[in-house]
Amino acid sequence: MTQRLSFLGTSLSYPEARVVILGVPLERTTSWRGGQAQGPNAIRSASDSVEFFSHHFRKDVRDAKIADLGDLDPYQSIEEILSEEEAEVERILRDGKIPIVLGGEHTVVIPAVRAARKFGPLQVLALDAHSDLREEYLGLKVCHATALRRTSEIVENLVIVGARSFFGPDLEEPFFATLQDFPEKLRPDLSLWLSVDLDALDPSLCPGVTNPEPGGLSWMDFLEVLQALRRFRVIGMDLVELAPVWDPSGVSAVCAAKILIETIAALWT
Ligand SMILES: [Mn+2]
Repeated sequence: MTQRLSFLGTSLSYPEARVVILGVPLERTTSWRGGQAQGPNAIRSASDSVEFFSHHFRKDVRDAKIADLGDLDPYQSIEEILSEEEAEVERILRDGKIPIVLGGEHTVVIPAVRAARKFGPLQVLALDAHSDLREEYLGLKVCHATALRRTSEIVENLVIVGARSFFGPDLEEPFFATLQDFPEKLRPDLSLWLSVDLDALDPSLCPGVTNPEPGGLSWMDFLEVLQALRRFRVIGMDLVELAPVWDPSGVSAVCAAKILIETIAALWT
């Protein structure tokens, strides 16, 4: 009997699942240091060390019926990977399930929200240390540094929390919110896609990212974001930019696994 590496060791099949994990180990437009291609499997591995039960939200995430589809083939062109991801996220949503995309670089948010937008007006809450709002970067329109600019062009409302790294003009953009005021900037009438760039967290908590930035969210801050999101209709999420090679302690991957557990517990269990 062999056991495939999966999130929380799940062996549920797709038809049985309500929450569906899809790995997209995309690492093509990295500007400083890479390592995000190892993200999805590092999260699956680290999930072995955490409990199914969220004591914060008093839920057992096995009740959410999680399936893990594995990873998309990273040995294709970036266009093929992104269009395959879009088709998969669309299929998961059409089947009435919750997609969770594991990056990979933040670029993977773009096809995910493009798929989700096909089902109606949409808003995105992004947790990110960086604004990711460049019009283009190093000649590329679709990359990690433009991910939230492209997202803003697809959805009806974008709100960014945790940003503390700006290139200048982006500071004037209307998308930024604080931990205190972000719920008022979200619209109760719109479905919501949650995009979590791990560098939103403080690097003392989660150093294994490609572009760490001091002064980030604490773990309790993150749980408070989830608590506030329980009032909204959250239809899916991505969790991106884990680069386990930069964290020999492994705590960043555990942190990522725990983010999934708490999010599933708070929103989908
Ligand atoms: Mn980002």
